Amino acid sequence: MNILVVDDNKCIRDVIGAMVLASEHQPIVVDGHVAALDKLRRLVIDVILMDIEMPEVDGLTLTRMVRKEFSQWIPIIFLSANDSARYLAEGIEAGGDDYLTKPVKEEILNAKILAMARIARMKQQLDEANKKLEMLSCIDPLTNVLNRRGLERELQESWQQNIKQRQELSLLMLDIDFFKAYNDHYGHPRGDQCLRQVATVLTGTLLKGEELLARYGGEEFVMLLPATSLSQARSRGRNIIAALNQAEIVHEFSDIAPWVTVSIGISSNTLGAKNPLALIEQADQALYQAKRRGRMQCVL
Ligand code: GH3
Ligand code: MG
Ligand code: MG
Ligand code: MG
Ligand code: MG
Repeated sequence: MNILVVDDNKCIRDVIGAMVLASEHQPIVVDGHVAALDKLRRLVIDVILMDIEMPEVDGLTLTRMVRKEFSQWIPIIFLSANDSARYLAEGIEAGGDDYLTKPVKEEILNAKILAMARIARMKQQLDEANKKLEMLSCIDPLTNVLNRRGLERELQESWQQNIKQRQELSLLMLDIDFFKAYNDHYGHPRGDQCLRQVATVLTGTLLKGEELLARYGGEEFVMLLPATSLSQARSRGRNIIAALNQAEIVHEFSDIAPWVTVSIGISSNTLGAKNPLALIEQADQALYQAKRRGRMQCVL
């Protein structure tokens, strides 16, 4: 483990550094806040051993600085010659985790380092598990594309980005035609399979890295197209209809074609939508028109 030792007193630095080394950890020894912050920015530090009384910036202030700058928790153990309860309390309040009085015994120091590192590892595992869960919570398990929550998150971001860069942002709302009939005749499991196939075809029509597809609801998908004009979006919609015609996912009970088709509503931030929600609403209204006009078509 990399142990950062911060102390303005060279003798103490040397003694503590030697103890850390004897415990088979790597001491990184510095004399104050400038060097400490520099090491923290450039190296992976597992535990910080922090002096309290130092000129310029003391250990309590440096602890607050560390907690403010680094989001990852690094255990901080204070090492102070002063064994006052007030120092200890202030140290913990400043964001420290433990407090040892100098001179310190090597066994105790090493045991404290191990205990802190163990908690840090658990916290890291928890953070990673949380991150994974958060990612999973944005994915639709049936089709593996983003779900509605994922879409809303991404849309919020794209909206800000496109406003900032004064770019057009287009959105397609797609709904499978006569899908109830598909389910009724082929059964739900094949309906699920069909949704997967449609998602695959739609994903295949994505062009740029920032474009995305989401399953918005049952048999409804949303495609988000940043930096795409309305007329470009319309031609993308037509390409999607063509791609599904080519895929020929058999649907003998559709009134419009012997395979699965979609209707598409298109909206864009240039059409006056004031926020991401309005963008979705406009696409939804356009989709309704596409259905009314006979399905398997795009409407702006
Ligand atoms: P329209 O052309 O007007 O869109 O007609 P439709 O039949 O597609 O529309 P409707 O809203 O009446 O039916 C949608 C169907 O989608 C009904 C529902 O059973 C089915 N569905 C929704 N979610 C799923 C799913 O996860 N799996 C399967 N297999 N079917 C689903
Ligand atoms: Mg000191
Ligand atoms: Mg629907
Ligand atoms: Mg419907
Ligand atoms: Mg439908």
